[in-house]
Amino acid sequence: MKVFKYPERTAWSEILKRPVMDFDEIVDRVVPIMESVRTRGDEAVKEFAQKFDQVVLDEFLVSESEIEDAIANTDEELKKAIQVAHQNIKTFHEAQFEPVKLVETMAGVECWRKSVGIEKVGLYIPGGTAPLFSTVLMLGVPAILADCKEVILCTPSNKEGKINPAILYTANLIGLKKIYKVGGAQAVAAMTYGTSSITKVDKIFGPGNQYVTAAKQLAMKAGVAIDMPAGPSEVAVWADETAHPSFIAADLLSQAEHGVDSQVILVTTSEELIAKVSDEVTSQLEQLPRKEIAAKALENSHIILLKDEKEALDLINEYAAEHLILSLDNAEDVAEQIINAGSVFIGHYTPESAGDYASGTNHTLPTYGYAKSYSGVSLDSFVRKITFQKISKEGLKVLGPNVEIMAKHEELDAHKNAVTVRLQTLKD
Ligand code: HSO
Ligand code: ZN
Repeated sequence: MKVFKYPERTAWSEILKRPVMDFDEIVDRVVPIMESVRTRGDEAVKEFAQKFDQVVLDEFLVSESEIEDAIANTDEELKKAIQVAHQNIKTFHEAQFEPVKLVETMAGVECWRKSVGIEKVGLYIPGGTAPLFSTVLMLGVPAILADCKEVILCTPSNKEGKINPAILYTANLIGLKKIYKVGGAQAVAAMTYGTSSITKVDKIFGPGNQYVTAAKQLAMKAGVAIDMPAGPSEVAVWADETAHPSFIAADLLSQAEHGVDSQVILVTTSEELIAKVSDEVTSQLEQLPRKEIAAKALENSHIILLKDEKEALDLINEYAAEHLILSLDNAEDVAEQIINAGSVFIGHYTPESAGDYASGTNHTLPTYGYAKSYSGVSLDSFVRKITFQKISKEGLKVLGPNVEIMAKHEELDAHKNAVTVRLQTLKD
């Protein structure tokens, strides 16, 4: 990790730059995949599965017996842990329901807003070296709570046509019925355009490699919504002299092991902490099975020493981390002043891993500085909020003349008439 000691404010934006993402070349490779799936449907999906994943599939839909096998092959201890996580994630997301509030803005003018689940949603779960069954919970639980009519899940199988049992166990636990063995850009293409076996959806959720990310960008051009723009995962830890160096090192490495392009940042006002954390990072890294990945990620990562709390707060808000850990004595007070972050972890005993898996909050969060303008996935991501209004005759008598005047001044006479013709019938 590169150490910056007391950098000038003018240097911050350069230090805080994320690794560059250049998608153009990948988008060029994904365009023909999208096109083939659009025009040739399932046949094209099968060909790409064979070409990219070396798997020959007759059927994409996971069968009942495959689910049963997966249940039998999932560790009992893991099942219990997933059940605890499920309960917490459900409880937290359930609390996001808002009651419908009828507002009478004027006598006889009633307005309200209602959340309605997006009809068809597609969840993408990556396979490969890190099959993220936790993401099945993070996307599936709010989708089901939001009452989306159709929730489908696509995830790649291995060469033998098998899906990681924990993914299937989790999907089945939360009540997902349609699980398809399709991965990569072709999965996103199938959910975008629909094929004879895979439903076309209205919104696509989930992480993935660069091909999946590029395909999601193309899906948007085809009129399908996506959860949020994707970038490499990241954590910022802000720590003071009360922090435990071993905790901080573990937190930094937990994010670094996600991918070579992950970024981790330590911000501190304590110079002594830097050497202690660096030593801990070195020794803990050695023990990690994914140490090569984590070590590469650490090359894009920084330790930043600042002169006081005010500077640290400004820099943290400027960075807008996906995950922000406050390992500070006064973490709760500081948390109140955070204005840009995906999710905040308060105090020495709140590791990011808790939120990644099981505390209840969602782990699908805005990366790459998008925390300045986007929220993480929540119940809201799976609904549209439709507004309604109902005006009585008496209400229109009072409100109508105001609308007529405004419409006249915008020179939109038809708008004005829509009120006038009604008011004329109410004259007595
Ligand atoms: N930290 C990841 C989520 C995750 N971690 C899944 C472990 N499994 C991105 O927020
Ligand atoms: Zn994680």
